[in-house]
Amino acid sequence: MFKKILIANRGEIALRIIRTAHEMGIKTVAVYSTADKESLHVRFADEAVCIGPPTSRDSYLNIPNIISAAEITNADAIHPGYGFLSENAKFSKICADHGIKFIGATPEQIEKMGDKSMAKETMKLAGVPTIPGSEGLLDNIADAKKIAKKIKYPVILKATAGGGGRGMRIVWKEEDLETAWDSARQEAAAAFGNDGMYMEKYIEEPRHIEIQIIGDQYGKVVHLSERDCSIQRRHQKLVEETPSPFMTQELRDEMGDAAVKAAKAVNYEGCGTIEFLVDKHRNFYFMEMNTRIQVEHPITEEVIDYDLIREQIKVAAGVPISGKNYYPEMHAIECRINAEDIKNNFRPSPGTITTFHAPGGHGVRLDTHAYAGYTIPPNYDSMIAKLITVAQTREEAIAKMRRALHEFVIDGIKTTIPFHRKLMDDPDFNSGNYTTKFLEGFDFSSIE
Ligand code: MV4
Repeated sequence: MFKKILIANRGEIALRIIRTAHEMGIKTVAVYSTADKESLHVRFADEAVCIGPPTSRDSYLNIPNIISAAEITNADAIHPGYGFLSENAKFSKICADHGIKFIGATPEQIEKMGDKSMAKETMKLAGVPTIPGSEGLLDNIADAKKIAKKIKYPVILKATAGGGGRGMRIVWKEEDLETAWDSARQEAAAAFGNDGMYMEKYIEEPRHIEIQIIGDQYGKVVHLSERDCSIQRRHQKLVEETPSPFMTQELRDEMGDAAVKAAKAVNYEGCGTIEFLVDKHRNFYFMEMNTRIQVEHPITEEVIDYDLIREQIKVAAGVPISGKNYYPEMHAIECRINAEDIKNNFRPSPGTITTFHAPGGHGVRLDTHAYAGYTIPPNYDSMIAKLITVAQTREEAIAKMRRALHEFVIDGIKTTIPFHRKLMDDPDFNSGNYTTKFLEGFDFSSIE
């Protein structure tokens, strides 16, 4: 087992990783920017190294400084968390070259899954269902026209270097195709330096349901069932739950098998997620693979009583996994608490937290690095806490969430708490009747 892990991240996920490492008897090294000197991950790690100024590219994305920090502290592994360097093939490679175990995917896997068209073709070959569309990249506008005619409108153009919705255009009829083609390519070239595009049939009101998987170094891969992430706004998830209210045991088994097949197709080792789009007839299609631990991993941990970070560290150290899939025995919901002003188009609201009263009680988990007196820097992601409730049934988990949100007091900054309070009373949310379109029709203005 590792003796010392450096955590190349900040915020709640750095703290989350430190907690499990300490439970496992592993020493921890925090790295921090000058903006995060007072952060809890710095306080609770065994050692801490400053890696640069506030700007991410000079600190949490600064590969030479992070590798130097690992070398001077003698860390034998690096956990990248999510975001930052977690899906950076170059960083994964540099860690390996320095004899430091990267707790994440290999450079090859990151590269293959980071290219969305290549990832899709890999999955299609492996027998994982994919959305009808172009075979690989589109050659030119004439090619795009021909394929759209074949699969019929509406279609969607996607940037192969994209993901998270950037470089994407929905096209409803042929006369709009050329404009969409030109603007999507321009956007992709500017954002990613890669204007490669592919096309798919547009699925109109899908659900976003993902399957958690874990693989070991000996070729074994199992799944840990699903998370429904359909409640999102502008590709930012706000609420996740498991089990999905749309799931059946038959669909879970089929999607679980497909996810395991997908992971095996790339010899996957570690924690990963296969994202699927699910249409109203419960057809499901591969969308993307995330080669990292995800923000929403705690809901899976709660419903199957399984520490994903612990198991992720174990498989990285060469420990084999048990050969069985895991199924939810409880219901869990996560609300992302962001320092954002919901009345002002979710504008970031950094600043000093004056009052912080955390909810508690049975079935309530709060993953956060925030506290009274903490100043949220303006340089990073605005998520400051994840409130998770777990209960026997969905109704009870919602009731607990409503109660926990009622107790939760954060003063000094604006947060998404009022939005979540309103959502917990929404009839469609309560009946489980929602798709990725749900928040497009949500009335944010009437929130108090
Ligand atoms: C789609 C789609 C409909 N049809 N592909 C959005 C981000 C990127 N990962 C893929 N996305 C979508 N791809 C086809 N063929 C709808 C979306 C989509 C979406 C997917 C998941 C969660 C939220 C979403 C919001 C808007 C669009």
